Amino acid sequence: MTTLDDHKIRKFGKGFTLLDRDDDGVLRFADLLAVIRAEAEHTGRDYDAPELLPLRTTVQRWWQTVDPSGRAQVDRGQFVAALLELSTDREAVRYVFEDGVRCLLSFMDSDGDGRISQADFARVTREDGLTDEERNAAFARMDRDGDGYADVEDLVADYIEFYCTTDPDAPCNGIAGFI
Ligand SMILES: [Ca+2]
Ligand SMILES: [Ca+2]
Repeated sequence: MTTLDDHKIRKFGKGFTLLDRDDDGVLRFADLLAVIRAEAEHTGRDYDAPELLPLRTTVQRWWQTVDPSGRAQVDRGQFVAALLELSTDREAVRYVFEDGVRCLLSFMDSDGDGRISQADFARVTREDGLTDEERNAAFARMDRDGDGYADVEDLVADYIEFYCTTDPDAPCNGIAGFI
């Protein structure tokens, strides 16, 4: 293992700590699903709804990545090793996250043209209590290539950078994150 991996090992270890809410050193798929389901309900959506199928696909693919032997639970060592492996393959990161990203973006695309404009973003974040400045900064982070729209490519690039970068100062490390 190279020293370049040290940063990733710390980052993925932190992810495990975040997800292992009862802190027993084991992450179970059932517990992860409960968290995701509660998160969906918190935003007023039913996790089992047909329109969330692409999101469920991403969750399944991500879990298969961390638990390739299908035991429905992993410990910290397995989790970090699996994500280190994922982090060497940008196309694999795309395969895991692209469907879920497209699904989440579709909820923000209030005019339905397939990409998120600043106006779309302002409409969907209207109740969030953000200042204009905070809202503009959040949008600018989503619109990675700066063409005025946040689209699937912008957000998939975030996930790829989050998993694959060895740069501890890469901006994505603060915003993308674990499932
Ligand atoms: Ca739009
Ligand atoms: Ca863009």
